[in-house]
Amino acid sequence: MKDIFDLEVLQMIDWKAFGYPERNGTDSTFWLGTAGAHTPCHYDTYGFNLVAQLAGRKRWILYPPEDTCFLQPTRIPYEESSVYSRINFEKWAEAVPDIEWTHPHVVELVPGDVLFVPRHWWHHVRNEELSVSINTWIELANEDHEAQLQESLVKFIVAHTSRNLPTDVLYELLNPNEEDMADADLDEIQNLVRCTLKATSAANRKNTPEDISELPLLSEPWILPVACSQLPRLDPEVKKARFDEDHAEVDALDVIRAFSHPRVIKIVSQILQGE
Ligand SMILES: O=C(O)CCC(=O)C(=O)O
Repeated sequence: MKDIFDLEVLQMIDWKAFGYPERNGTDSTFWLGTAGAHTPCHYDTYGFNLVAQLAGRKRWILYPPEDTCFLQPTRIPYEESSVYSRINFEKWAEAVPDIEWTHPHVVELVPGDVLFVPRHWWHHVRNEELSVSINTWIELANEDHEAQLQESLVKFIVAHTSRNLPTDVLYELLNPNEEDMADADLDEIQNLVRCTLKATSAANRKNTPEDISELPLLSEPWILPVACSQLPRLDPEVKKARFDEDHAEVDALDVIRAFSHPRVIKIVSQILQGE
């Protein structure tokens, strides 16, 4: 918001009711979209999220972090701090995807609602009609160190590999807002890895995880939990056919996808920390 609105508007945004009086439009993002516009299923690697619906209706499908292995995480297209699902939710159009073993929590936001998205919860978001919302991502200083190290490692792999890729492959590798990764300064990224590694090791030595159950907003009586939806299970034959269809060939992107997979990056970060 800070890039498009002036101070007077930025100061009208106020997250005080949720225990964050110091936050305003400067720390917020503005989302405007027509009916049907959607954000692919992903989770944010840092902190947690508060989303205020200002106009129109928006459907959120949320999945807890325990569902991660069923949602096929990938870093392609690469975008800093977003882990996408390989599952194409648009295949199901308006329906809630029928993905075996998952626990979808579906909620339709209407003006006046504020959604709390806990750390590492997956979300797919679709506008039911012309919609305006504002959100703020709130860092968790202690918890985010590890995520910053892992982000720097993914950036390292993507920046190095993208140097030698033809434009059409690069187009698939990078999210449009990360197009300059192919020309990124490699020394700077190396330094980022060094700094985040140092900070993570120092944070781990202190070992003081934040207790997010103590967040001010979670104790308010007007909180309504979003219940888990029951879904039919996928036919195993259909599931196998879809897997075969998705994994028919291996190309350069598949190799980069494997090297930047969150499970691999986690192991690399542990090895770098001497574990
Ligand atoms: O509203 C949207 O389309 C996406 C919002 C989102 O992904 C987020 O707030 O983390």
